[in-house]
Order: sequence, then structure tokens, then C-alpha cells
Amino acid sequence: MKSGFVAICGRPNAGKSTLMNRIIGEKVAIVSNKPQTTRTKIMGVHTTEDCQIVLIDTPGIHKPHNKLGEKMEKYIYTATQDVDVLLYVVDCNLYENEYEKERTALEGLKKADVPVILVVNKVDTVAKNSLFPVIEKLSGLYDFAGIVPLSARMGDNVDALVDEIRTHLDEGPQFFPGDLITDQPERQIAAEYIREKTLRLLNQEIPHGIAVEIEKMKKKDSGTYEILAAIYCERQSHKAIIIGRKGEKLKDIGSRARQDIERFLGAKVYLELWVKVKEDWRNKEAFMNTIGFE
Ligand SMILES: Nc1nc2c(ncn2[C@@H]2O[C@H](COP(=O)(O)OP(=O)(O)OP(=O)(O)O)[C@@H](O)[C@H]2O)c(=O)[nH]1
Ligand SMILES: [Mg+2]
Repeated sequence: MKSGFVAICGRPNAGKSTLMNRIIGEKVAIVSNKPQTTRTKIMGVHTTEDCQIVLIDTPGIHKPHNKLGEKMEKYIYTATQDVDVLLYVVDCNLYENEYEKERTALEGLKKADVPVILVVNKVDTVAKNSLFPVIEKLSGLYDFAGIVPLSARMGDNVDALVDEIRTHLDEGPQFFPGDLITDQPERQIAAEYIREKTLRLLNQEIPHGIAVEIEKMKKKDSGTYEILAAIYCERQSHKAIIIGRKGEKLKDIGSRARQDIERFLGAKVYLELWVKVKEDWRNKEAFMNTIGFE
């Protein structure tokens, strides 16, 4: 049996969470087209007969602007310690001035001192011949242990990445039971699905100031789950936008989140959402700790 820990790193929006979900075959990390979607480290486990790959999805590497950002930076740092392999994910649609940003981000990962596999993602969005110069330039930024172009969204060439990871793993124990897919409790996944819908249905800066807390989650005898959740935002004016005209926006967020939660739990869900204001919470340590950013 081969086994090992693999951290997934890269700049915001590169497709790290999409890739992890794709490898493990379940949506345990939320995905959106807004940067800084992932805020903590999330484990996803891929187990086959002779191999167990423990993936750790991390927040996108960026300069922190608040205490939440600083916490995210710490999550990236701790996730990259004591792993066997690092995946560095890049969106292949790079502007000239972005290579330098990739180089800087890679420099920060050097301390981990493990093989780094470059994942050139979103190849479904470009023509093959325009990919070669991108790969060539990226390969000059770091002494990568391997380079795999793929599409996390479409699934193209993801098997090749799994094979590449395996070649860098040693013999080892199966760390987790074969049916375990994540370390995220159901409550946390439910909260994240709700936050994902706010990211997708709201614009500009509002979603970045949103936190979701599950206040109650109870399975009734009938098998139905009763979930009560609070959506925190940073301003009274944001609260009005999240609720929307006649409550339409909140309803939309709720019904989409409910569908995802039902699919994940394999059960019917009754979901009730409340919107609350907590000014500047992204700089309030105590509040962040109570909602799970410890
Ligand atoms: N076309 C295409 N889009 C992709 C691919 N992989 C991811 N995306 C999209 O890219 C966006 C960002 O994906 P995420 O998986 O949230 O990216 P991330 O790197 O986890 O982002 P952060 O958590 O913010 O750091 C989403 O809109 C995805 O649907 C891909 O292979 N092809
Ligand atoms: Mg992510």
C-alpha cells in the first residue's frame, strides 16, 4: 500500500477546490468564480485498493487585508507542513504580469521542501498550441517534480495527476477508513453550501464579508433534517441586499443550498435562514473563533 499527504496550493481561483472534489468524487469544498472562496484547510481522501491519497485543500495565496486573511495564511502554512507532496495549481489563462505573482507564491512554498507538482488547470478553455508557451514559462519558475496539464472541471487528465502523485509516495499505512472522504463535519459542509450560494448569487464585496453559522441541526425520527442557520454580514445595507425584495434573494439562496445539502445528506432537509449583522467581523478574533476559525 502506498499512502501520503498532499497539499493543494495556488493563487485564488486557480481551481484547487474543484480539483480536490474531482479527485475524491464528492463536493466537500465549495467552488465559486470569486477569489478567496476557500477559507480554511479541508481534507479530502482518495482511497483505492493499493493507495490512499490524503488531499488538503487550502485558501488561495494572497496578501491578507484583515485578521481573517491572516488566519487563512496560517492555514496555508500549516497545511503545507508535514506533507509528502505539494500540488501547485495554476489557471493556464495567465497574463504576462502574472508569472511574477506565481513565482512569488512559489517562493513562499519552498520552505516545505517536498516535491512540487505543477498542475496547469483549465486546459478546456484554451487551444492546445497556446498551452505550450504557458507551460514552458511556468516550468522556468521552479524546479517542479512533475507537470500535469488538466481540466479539473471536465475531468480531463485528472487520472494522470493521480498517477503522478503516486510515483512520489512511499509505502505506508492506510491512515483513514476506506469510506471516509473528508474531515469536515456535516454541519460545516451545510454551512459552506449556504455560503457558496451567497457567493454565487451576490455581487462584489458582499460575499467576502459573509459567514454562515449553523445554529441548530437536528435529525428527526422521520429522517428529515431541521437546520437553522445564520448568515452574518458586515453592514445593515448588506443585510437588505441579501434578503432582497420581498425576501426573494434569501429564498433563492435557501432553496439552492437546501438542494445541495439534501444531495449530500441523502435526506430531506428543512432549512431556515436568518440574516444578522456583525460589523467588521473579519477583524474580530473572538467572533471568528466561535464560528469555527480557530
Ligand atoms: N473552465 C474551467 N473552469 C474551472 C476549472 N477548474 C475550476 N474552474 C472554475 O474556476 C473557478 C474557481 O474554482 P475554485 O475551485 O473555487 O478555485 P480555488 O482555487 O479553490 O479558489 P479559492 O478557494 O478562492 O482559492 C470556478 O468558477 C470553477 O468552476 C477547469 O478545469 N475549467
Ligand atoms: Mg477553493
